[in-house]
Amino acid sequence: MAKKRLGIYGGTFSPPHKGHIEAAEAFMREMKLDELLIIPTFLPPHKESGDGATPIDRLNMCRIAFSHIPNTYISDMEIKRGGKSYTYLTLEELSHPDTDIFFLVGTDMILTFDLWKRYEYIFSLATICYARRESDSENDVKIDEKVGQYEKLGAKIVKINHKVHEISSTDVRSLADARELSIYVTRDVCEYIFAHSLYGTSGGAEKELSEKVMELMSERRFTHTLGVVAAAEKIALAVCPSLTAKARICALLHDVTKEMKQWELVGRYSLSLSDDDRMSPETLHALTACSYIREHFPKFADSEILSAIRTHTTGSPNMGLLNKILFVADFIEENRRYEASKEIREELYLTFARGNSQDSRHALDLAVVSSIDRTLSHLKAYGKPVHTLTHKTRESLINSIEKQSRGN
Ligand code: DGI
Ligand code: FE
Ligand code: FE
Repeated sequence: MAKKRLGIYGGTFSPPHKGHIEAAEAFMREMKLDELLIIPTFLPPHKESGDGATPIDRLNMCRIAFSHIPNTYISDMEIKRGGKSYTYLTLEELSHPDTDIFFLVGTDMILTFDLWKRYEYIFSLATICYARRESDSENDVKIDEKVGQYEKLGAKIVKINHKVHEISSTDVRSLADARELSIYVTRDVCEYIFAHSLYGTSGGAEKELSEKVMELMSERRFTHTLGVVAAAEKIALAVCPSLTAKARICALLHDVTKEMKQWELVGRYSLSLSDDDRMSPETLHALTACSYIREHFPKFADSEILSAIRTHTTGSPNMGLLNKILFVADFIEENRRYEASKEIREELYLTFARGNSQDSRHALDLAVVSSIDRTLSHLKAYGKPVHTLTHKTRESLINSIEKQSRGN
């Protein structure tokens, strides 16, 4: 059987920018990799705090930036290991008789590779891959010389067909303006940077929205809302990183009308309600929120966001990922006081920690069912009617979970 071709791409990734993404794509394509592992390096604490991004932020930004490249995974092995991120240790840990390892190094690094700790051992563990810079012909001669030297020592070195873009993370960090920043990093990463006020950024569309939402509700409801934002982000990063920014916005807005007079809103927006809706007034705020958002926050009234908010209380058969993310985040956010919330949260986060997105999605489906089960027993205890959608959501999920387990 052919050996698995595993690519390793390490770096600080503070932040991961478009140059990194292009390099990763070229690496994958040119070396015909079966799998690519992106490994953010550990940084000593004084360096981390200097630029405002924590190791978790760097991991999260990588999850978001590289999530569109198939078979690409983000590893926290160097951050977890701590200390100096020695490449030979990382490669040694990943080496396996059934795997060929390809290691991507920066153009400049190839010139100084013989200063790396145990570099000859590295040569025995991996094929070294590098790409040329866009405009750097004078370096070419030096690089060729170095490559020749390394090859004499038994190194396997491959130049990949890709022109490296000149983008420096240091320069990117100095841009606090969203429009400028989005030239160098993808929109999703840009949104993460603003949402977490990294690299001296402040304000941004989400912060503005958050201040308005705060005005519309009690402190207690807003605390819950922020809890849902954090949980929704965490879930999105595990199941579908490109949904992270949308998940945060859904969470911020999901209960905007919860403390308003529902029947008044139903009238004002001329909502047509089902009998179930009428029998379950606690579920109305999910419907009125959608109309309220269209009226007051049209910029955020995107159909996926509205759909997730509409289904956040009762659920709906065939919910999309964003719907499930909000549904479960609402249930498990850290300010919830009931025991079931904690249990479901812990179980889910345990699966996320294993880092497999398919398992994480499966765990999310199970979490939706468990949340519904808890709601059902709560409603029963209080003698309240169950909305038909709640029953249907449960049924549809159980069916799809069964189908999946039969498929595997
Ligand atoms: O708005 P939150 O409190 O954050 O949470 P939520 O939107 O899930 O709303 C919870 C309330 O909705 C709680 O009082 C139970 C109620 N609820 C949820 N599903 C149903 C329901 N009420 C009825 N009658 N039927 C349901 O299916
Ligand atoms: Fe709600
Ligand atoms: Fe809520």
